[in-house]
Amino acid sequence: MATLDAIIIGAGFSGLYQLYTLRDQLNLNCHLFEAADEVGGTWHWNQYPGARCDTESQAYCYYFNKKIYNEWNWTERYPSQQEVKDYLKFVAKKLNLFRSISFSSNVKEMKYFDKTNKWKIQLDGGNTFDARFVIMATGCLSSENLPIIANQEKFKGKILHTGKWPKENIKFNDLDVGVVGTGSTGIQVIPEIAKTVKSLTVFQRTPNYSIPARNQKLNLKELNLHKNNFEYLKNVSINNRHGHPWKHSTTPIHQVGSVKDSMVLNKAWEHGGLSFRDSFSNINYDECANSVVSNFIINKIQETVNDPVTANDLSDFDYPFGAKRPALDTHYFETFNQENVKLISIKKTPIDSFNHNGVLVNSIHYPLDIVVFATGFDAITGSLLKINIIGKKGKNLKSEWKKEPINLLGLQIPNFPNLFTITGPGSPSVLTNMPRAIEQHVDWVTMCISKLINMKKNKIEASHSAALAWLDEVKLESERTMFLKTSNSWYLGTNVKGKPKGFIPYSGGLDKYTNICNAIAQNGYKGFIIS
Ligand code: NA7
Repeated sequence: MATLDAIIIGAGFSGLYQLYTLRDQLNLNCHLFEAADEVGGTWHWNQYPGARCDTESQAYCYYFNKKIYNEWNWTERYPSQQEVKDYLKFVAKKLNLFRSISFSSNVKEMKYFDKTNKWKIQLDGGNTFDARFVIMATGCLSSENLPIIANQEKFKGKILHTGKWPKENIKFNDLDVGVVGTGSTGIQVIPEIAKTVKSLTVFQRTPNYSIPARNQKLNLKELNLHKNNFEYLKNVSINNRHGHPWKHSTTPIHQVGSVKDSMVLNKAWEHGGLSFRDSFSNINYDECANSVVSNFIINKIQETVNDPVTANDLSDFDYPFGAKRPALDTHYFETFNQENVKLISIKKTPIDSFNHNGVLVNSIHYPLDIVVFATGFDAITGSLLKINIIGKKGKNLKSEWKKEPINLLGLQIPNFPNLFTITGPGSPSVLTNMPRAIEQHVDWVTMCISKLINMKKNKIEASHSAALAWLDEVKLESERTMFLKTSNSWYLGTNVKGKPKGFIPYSGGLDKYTNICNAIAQNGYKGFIIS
């Protein structure tokens, strides 16, 4: 392969769209490398039972091409993992992208050469490729976090992580299964596994607030409602803080009076989904308002779960609603009323060790055939740091990000010219409906590269001072929210040993962030060095 104009890494939502814009809109010579043997990104690896997106199908898709939008018919309110993968395959085929993708091609190292202004990309196996631009579309939730527990090697059963689920069909029938982790993933996988196992033991370190998803089949009327209002919903989404196709309430809680408050909350609860979080304007910003909602959910859990000790463990929160990623569920709390399901709180006494047929907690042995770790990800920065990335003057990204992930707008990193990160740290990314954030980033990068080429310039790079100022802005925004009302969340990086602690994404909202990005571009890419 000759020297390329651009290399894209990752064939999920970001990479596929970025390949399309650079190859077919800018006519660049591009290639995409993907570690997996299929498209899908995080939706390829997370094929655990019950895996489903908690953004609604008709919004969890590309908006850049109305024809493609109209051609695809989602079958359920929320898309299953398989349906998202099928959708991405459909789009890749429509846009004729497969000819520019190499699968089973894991990028191991990338190095920038100042003299030639080129990046050299090296794959596992040694093949190398040169390109002027590199776009990291490696995903925010693609580097799984597997805890190290003593004597793991002695366990004779199966150990699985939800984020690297095997392709083979895992049978749980009549087995004793343990699940560690009760984040969004645990909350999805637990009710599914509970349907067939002999026994299910859930090891919970921290309980999670969860809202009913109320998933259902979509009918033609519902599909057409979105299709016929596409432009309107697109506009609402890009002006929504989280990139969803609904308007936020402008009414603060307490203003309407407590009877009316609970009527509004009950209605939102019955409707289900993430819009519950937006049913009042101040839930995510005001502690007093938030406590009304937190208590509302605690009551719902206690009403649902029969055993009072289990109900208490599932609702014994030491953080407010929304400080961690709220989950959506299908009968999660109800699952604990099944006779074959038990909850073990490991908050005070963590899992000590494995032995040949189970785990030990507080000197009690739990016999298990399979242990499922739903323990999350080294989020946002993890998949970037898995690659050995060397920028100008031999600077290594790992060392550069040792204290904090210095970046500008989550799009570029000082000392790493012509390298772009899609939904990188410091961008709204995981706080949004991802396809909206991805399309905004890809469009911005495409425009930036196009302008650079038109101006006959060679490179663009974030300035150090602008990047530091952006980190301050990210910090400032997080201080206005509930996100810092917990000391432990993957947003803060505390779930991964050795990771710098600090709020990683930009929490000012996708709408505000988009305006900032556009203003910077219109202002001659202020804060970036173009040469
Ligand atoms: P999360 O949200 O990071 O949840 C991981 C869960 O695993 C959470 O309950 C953790 O408890 C628990 N955990 C992590 N490490 C351990 C150890 N060592 N021992 C016991 N329990 C542990 O990941 P998910 O995959 O559920 O969700 C990630 C995102 O994917 C989600 O928000 C969606 O956007 C999709 P903790 O809270 O840290 O005490």
